Amino acid sequence: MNRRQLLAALPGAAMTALPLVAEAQTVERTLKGLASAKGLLYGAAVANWQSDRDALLRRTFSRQCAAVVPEWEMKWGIIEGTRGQRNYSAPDRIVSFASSHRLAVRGHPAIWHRNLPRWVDGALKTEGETVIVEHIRDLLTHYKGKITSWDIVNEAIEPKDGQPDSLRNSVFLRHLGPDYIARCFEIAAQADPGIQAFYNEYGLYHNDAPDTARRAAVLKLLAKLKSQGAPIYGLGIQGHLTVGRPFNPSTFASFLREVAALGLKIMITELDIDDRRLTQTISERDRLVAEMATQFLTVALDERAVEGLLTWGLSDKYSWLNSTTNQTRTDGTMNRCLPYDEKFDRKPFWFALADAFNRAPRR
Ligand code: 9MR
Repeated sequence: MNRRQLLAALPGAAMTALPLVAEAQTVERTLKGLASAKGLLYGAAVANWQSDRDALLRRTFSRQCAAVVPEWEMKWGIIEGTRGQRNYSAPDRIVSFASSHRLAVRGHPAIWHRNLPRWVDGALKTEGETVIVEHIRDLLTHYKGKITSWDIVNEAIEPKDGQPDSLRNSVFLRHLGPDYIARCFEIAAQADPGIQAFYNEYGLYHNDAPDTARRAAVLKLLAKLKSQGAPIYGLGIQGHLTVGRPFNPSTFASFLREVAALGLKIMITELDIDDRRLTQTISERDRLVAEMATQFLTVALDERAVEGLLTWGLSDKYSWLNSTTNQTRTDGTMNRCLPYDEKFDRKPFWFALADAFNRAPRR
């Protein structure tokens, strides 16, 4: 038995990355620490309205996270509500929050069919590609040297829309045609050749018909982008899972392998675990959320192409699944979808994350 195997067999197995057991007991276990011990990145999403009002949230970010992604502020409609009048003050505040807490920033999203300025549809129709060239170029230039990891295109696949190659029937597809996705990556690389450009997508994990169709379509899209020579770095897998929907480890593992075989890296970009279908006690719900986290993370982190993971928030208190306009549970309790509860106490999901980082192979 070597030292690592010996340490792994001890009750304090979580500390295998540290040199001595005695020393390990004095060091706080943090998600960013456990992740980085394996060469992985851990971070979370935040919005200004949350960090502005909550010191506990800020403290948890600075202790637990190595990265942050804006949940809202970097969307096109927020930046350029009026054409030509770009206002980066809201996303700039996320970047300064990041620098005061020593966090890397992920850019999200350059091109997405939601939260678009009203004028975009008409402008795309009359002017075509120039409209996305201006937006991507300005956005990436503004953050040059500050943001290197970007979701360049978000959620461009929707099999239900019935379009060729399962492309989403968005304003981009309608006005620019199917090659707009490859063009977005080219425009981004011209604006800032130093970035890691991701295609980001949801609905890729469950073993049911909608996710199976989306996995196939995303693989086809990625293979096409690679064959066209598009400068894409990786796939962002959002990870909005739901307890009760089927998950098959080998199906998901082979999907990750196929993505990696295309020469792409992978980031889990928006992990949360929706418990709206569960009617059990809170502690049983928390156990089931953690169980699904463990199943998902075991497969995800085992794939060496996966470079990191961000949760879509830290505390249930601020999750989009508990917002006033998106009440996902009908029994008056909060959706227990994130690693921390509303008081910032760690939940079983937190420990599932910690243990998964701990078990992950080193990059
Ligand atoms: O969590 C975000 C929510 O607060 C916003 O209202 C919404 C629309 O901008 O976007 C949510 O985040 C989405 C992300 O940007 C893309 N993937 C799905 C996320 C959840 O809807």
